[in-house]
Amino acid sequence: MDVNLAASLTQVLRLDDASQVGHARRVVQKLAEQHGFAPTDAGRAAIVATELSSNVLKHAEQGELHVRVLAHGEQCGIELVAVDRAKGFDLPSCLVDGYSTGGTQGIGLGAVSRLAQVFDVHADAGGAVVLARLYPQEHPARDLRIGVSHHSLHDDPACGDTWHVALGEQRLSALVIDGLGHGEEAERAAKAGAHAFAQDPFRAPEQLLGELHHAMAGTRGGAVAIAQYQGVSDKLDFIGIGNIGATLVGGERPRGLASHPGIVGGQYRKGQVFDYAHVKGNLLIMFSDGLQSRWNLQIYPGLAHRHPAVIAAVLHRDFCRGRDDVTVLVIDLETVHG
Ligand SMILES: [Mn+2]
Repeated sequence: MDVNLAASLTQVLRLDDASQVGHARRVVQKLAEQHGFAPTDAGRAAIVATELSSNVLKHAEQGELHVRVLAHGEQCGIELVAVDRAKGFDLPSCLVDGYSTGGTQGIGLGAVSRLAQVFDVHADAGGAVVLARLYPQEHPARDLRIGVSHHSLHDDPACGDTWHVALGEQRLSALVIDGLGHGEEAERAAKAGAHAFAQDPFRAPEQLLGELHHAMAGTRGGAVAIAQYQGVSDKLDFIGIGNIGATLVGGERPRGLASHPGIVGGQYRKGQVFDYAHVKGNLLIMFSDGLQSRWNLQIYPGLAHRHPAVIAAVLHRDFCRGRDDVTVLVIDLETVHG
């Protein structure tokens, strides 16, 4: 059965004062309840939000909690990512129960790792990123090694970037769209394309691109990239128009995937499918131009082996331009093989 991951924006909660811990807890609890979490599951999410936020204040004095709904078809999860830029994150200490307490309510990251179905950490000289994903206890979704950092400029409710991932039997189809500019008109363009894509994400890439072009006509248009991976033949097809970056990481050296210039929904001369063989176990990273393209995962020891949601958060933290919407989609192609 195919699983569709629909776009959901990353909500950023700033943490630089103890009062914001309570705010983070309330936001997360409410979000969980709104997405069908039972009271005990929503309470669990709230505790994790409290702990991650308290830990940021204790260890870094300031940072952010990134909150996103994981919309996997009918099932929902909640993703929390604590992001800071402080040096000297001490994971072993943070995992000890009671470390973050200061004699109050804290129970430490050790408890977070037990309360969340997915827990992962990357820490280096640039700071720390701590991931927790929570699913309802009774119907836990299979966690997918797919991560996204998806932000609108200035946290505007409208976002000109969007994305979609469909996962089927031994195959995957991923889309990133950057509607021209930002704001509501850009969002309209991007959503028109994503809607057309979602009708049948496994059509041939040239055909999909044609259908997105048609669906986005009459809007501002935008940049589009589509990647399709076939697990059986271990081959990735890529087609792109405009400025969506895409890189395969995990081979001898990173491979950049080629796009042609133009505007989907406006004008482009040609779309061309490029195929890339022997990519099993690689990371596929697709990103809008709100992210600088000069990043290199190799400068982060061990990061390529962390959960893709951690990788997306680190790249966003360090390479976001801050003047456009930004999307970083990271897919471990191994997830296709179950
Ligand atoms: Mn852009």
